[in-house]
Amino acid sequence: MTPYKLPVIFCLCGCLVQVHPFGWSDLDPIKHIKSTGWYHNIQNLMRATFRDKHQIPKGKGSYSVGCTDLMSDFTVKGSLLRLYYPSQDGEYHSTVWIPNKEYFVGLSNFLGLHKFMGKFLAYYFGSVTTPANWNAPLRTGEKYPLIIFSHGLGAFRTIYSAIGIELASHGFIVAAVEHRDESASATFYFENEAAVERDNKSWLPYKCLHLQKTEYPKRHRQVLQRAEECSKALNLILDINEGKTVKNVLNSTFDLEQLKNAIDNKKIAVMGHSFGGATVIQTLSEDKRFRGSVHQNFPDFTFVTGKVIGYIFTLKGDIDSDVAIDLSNKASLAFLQKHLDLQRNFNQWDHLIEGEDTNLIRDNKC
Ligand code: 8U6
Repeated sequence: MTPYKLPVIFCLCGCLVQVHPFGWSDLDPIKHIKSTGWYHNIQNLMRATFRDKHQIPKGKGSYSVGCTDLMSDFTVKGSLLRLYYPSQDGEYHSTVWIPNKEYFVGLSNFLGLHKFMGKFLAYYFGSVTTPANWNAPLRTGEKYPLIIFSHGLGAFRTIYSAIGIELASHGFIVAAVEHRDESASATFYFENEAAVERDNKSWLPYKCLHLQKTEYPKRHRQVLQRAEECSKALNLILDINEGKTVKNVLNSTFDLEQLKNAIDNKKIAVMGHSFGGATVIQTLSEDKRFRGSVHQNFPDFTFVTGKVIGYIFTLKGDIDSDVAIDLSNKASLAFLQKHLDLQRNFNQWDHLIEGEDTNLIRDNKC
């Protein structure tokens, strides 16, 4: 049994409880027996699992958060993103968390569950919303830093909304990419214009990689594609920022022209989870627009080479090598003091862990 089956079975029981409410004590075969600690623990766990209404947390920052989906172009080589952004205040619909049943089918396939569980997941989670104002107008009067977010294996663009919303509430624009490398539980594109008109989506399912020997080269190819998709997403958003007209293939009431000049193009980061974390490393090594530092900013050759050699061999980034290593070292020391409980004065650089420095992106939690 995979570790996921257990919670899913719990959820299934939870669903039954909601359909046929009853007290757990009715089922208690040992009501008359003096209760033991473990029995109560299980009961409490069941109560917590079935009774509590769980919600995706609201952003804790000061900005209201908006959300929209963007697809450009319609082919599998185009970009599909969910955007979280600081929005204007007002009354708007909240955002449907997982917008198509195919994602649930894909999740159950990824989790190795029976097809039926896809239907069950759709029933149980299909009406869940996430606290972002769907298609709300962008908050104006400020340029925002941009974060491209890459999801994990078997995930997809919408299931990191707690992160996207939190960052947007602190004044970031977050573009959660949906990867088309067959590592998402599911994703979609359109075959042609006619399919777009008829909303006839082509679904690309998750591809299970069983064989140990072939897994590495396939995953490697995937991570390369993922990095390319992050760069493509960045191109798309920077095009919109520059005022180029971009057609959103998805019928949306969010006017993309609002994003013109809305992004601080000196403050761009890439962030990801799990396989998305590997994608971050790959993207950073390929696309020098992210962050100003380069992969080789950390070994010593960055200091002993001149500008020309440093540029040719990408041993140097846009940020000065001394500044980069200084920030990295001080942040490491502050981090070590914090987590090893050291009695030193490295906490003077705690602000760097939070990203507080003119050369860092503040509140970047990657
Ligand atoms: C259990 C990832 C569920 C569920 C995800 C478990 C996961 C789930 C939905 C799918 C993929 N959250 N990607 C019960 N393991 C619904 C009901 O949806 C996250 C979630 C979430 S990931 C990841 C990648 C690989 C694996 C586990 C997680 O990157 O976090 C293996 C064996 O590959």
